[in-house]
Amino acid sequence: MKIFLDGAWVDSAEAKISVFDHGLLYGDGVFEGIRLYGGNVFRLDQHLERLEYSAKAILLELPWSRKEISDAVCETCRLNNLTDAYIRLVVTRGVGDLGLSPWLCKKPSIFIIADKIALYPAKYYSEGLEIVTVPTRRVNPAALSPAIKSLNYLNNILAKIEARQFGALEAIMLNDQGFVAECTGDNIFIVHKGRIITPAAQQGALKGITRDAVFDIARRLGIAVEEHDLTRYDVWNADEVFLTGTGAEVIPVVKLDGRQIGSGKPGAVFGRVLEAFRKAVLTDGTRL
Ligand code: PXG
Repeated sequence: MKIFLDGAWVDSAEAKISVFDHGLLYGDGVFEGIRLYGGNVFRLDQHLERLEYSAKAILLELPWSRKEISDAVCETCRLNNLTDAYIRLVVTRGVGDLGLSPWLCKKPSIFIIADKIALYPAKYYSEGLEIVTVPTRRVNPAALSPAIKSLNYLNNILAKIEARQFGALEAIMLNDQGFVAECTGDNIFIVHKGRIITPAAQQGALKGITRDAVFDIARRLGIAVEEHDLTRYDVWNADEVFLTGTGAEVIPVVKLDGRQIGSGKPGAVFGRVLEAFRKAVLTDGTRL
């Protein structure tokens, strides 16, 4: 496997980062998780825009143009003979002295891994996921904005561990006011009386690229989409619930904390959105 690392492609055994890299020492860096579908890098430009926003938010200046990064992503896929893949694009603050100060890091590092995808088993798309609400709250945006896709994922990882302890693969994270923020690695949508509703990013959600794609798909299908504060009460009373994410794509939820949602089966609106999504991933983006 060839990895792109700071301007060149190297074998995975040679793809190494210094122990003095602040990405490792402090989680100081940003990343993107991207999918390649049938030779189409899904919404690559949007991923790179979000990467730029994440970097800007932590005052990390990217020394590469969007075109350079985009070309490196595509070339990494081509060199590895991939047509379907999961792409991990990481930018770290780079090597520096011990101590938090990011200005002691001379230059950021970039690496791109394109690999096979670990998907949720197919049965969850036909039968639906059973998820839980975890006690760990989504970090307050005033402390660290969840809109930044940073290398600091401990908040989500703690929630993921709790989900597993309750026997669930995903979990709702509430914000510190008790509103639904998102899941550990997915955005959440409910369907109520034919309308699709998801929490606004301000409630502590990442502005998911899949979330955005669902907005566009729903509008095209003539389904109303709204960003609204949601509580667990709204989820209990939803007709349907589904999650979106680069890894999960669009996946239905049929139980929360042991309570059945709607009919207890993946709903019709979910089905229409998933069908359109599966088509969109093949054309909406950048061809290799
Ligand atoms: N919320 C969080 C906290 C995420 O990390 C999403 C929502 C969905 O965003 P996108 O842009 O993917 O629709 C994410 C994305 C992984 C993995 O390896 C996690 C994500 C993406 C890709 C892979 O677990 N999270």
